Amino acid sequence: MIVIPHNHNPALAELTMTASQDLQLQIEGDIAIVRLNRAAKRNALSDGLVLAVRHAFENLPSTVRAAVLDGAGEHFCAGLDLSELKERDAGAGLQHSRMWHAALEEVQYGPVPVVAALHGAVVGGGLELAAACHIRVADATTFYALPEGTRGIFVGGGGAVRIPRLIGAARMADMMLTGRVYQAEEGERAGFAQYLVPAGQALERALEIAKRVAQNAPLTNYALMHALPRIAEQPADQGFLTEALMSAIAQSAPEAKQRVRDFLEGRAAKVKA
Ligand code: 1HE
Repeated sequence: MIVIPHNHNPALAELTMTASQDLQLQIEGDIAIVRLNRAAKRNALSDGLVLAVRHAFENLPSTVRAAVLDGAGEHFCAGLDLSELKERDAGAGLQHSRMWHAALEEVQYGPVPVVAALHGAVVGGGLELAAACHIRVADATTFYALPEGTRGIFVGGGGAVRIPRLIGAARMADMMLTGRVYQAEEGERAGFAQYLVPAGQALERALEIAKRVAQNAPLTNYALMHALPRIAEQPADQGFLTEALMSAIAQSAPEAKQRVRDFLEGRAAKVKA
């Protein structure tokens, strides 16, 4: 295990140093495994841990082509560290939420696709973090909840934007209004995860998927991470134009030409049913 180095910003450095034991970065070939490592507190996201997540994704080695995000212990993540939830005025609350946004943007719009390996509790800010990843693999122990509603607060880590895009605003409102918990199978049907695997197999499957993703042309992965979600937000006529621009750029790369040649000359795999 390599523990991430502290940040160059002294204020952030202090927090990330405190949290550096709580986040581990392991590099296996071209895959980075980023692990929330605070099992005693169910990987609750302290401010320092949120900043450490940001730092880790901002500073991935350039050799990394895909990442896996998982959590140590019985649960992926219990959300915001409630012990830090103190009286904040509106301005401080705004800045706190924006700090989460900046960190989770680094996961979503960072350098490489991120596969979340989920198990146990994926709740509150833990679900917000999972929603910032590009692919979610859940094992049979996974459950999803947004206890913010029952704690008298609201989501603040981008969940109001990202979670409705996975499961729809009506389901999210129901979860927050009623405290409803989705178990793994129902959760996969609702759209929380794209893959459902037996208990204890999420990390292994996530790694397999990350290795597969890492083989894509970097420009294709870039287009899927950075262009696709924006195109999906654009009015259709603008989306069509952005798609055409991205498509033209991707197909012009020498690697794309080579891959197409490989198929036409029988060297590349066919699509298998
Ligand atoms: C925590 C936290 C936490 C556990 N902050 N310390 N999130 C929640 O409302 C979820 C709160 N947590 C739980 O419901 C449960 O802990 C779990 C279902 C996740 C796990 O249950 P269990 O029985 O395995 O563990 P536990 O005994 O409840 O917790 C073990 C320890 O972790 C215990 O501390 P200890 O010192 O007594 O051992 C807990 O206090 C601690 N712990 N979860 C702080 N969340 C950007 S805004 C996002 C807003 C939110 O995320 S709100 C939702 C917060």
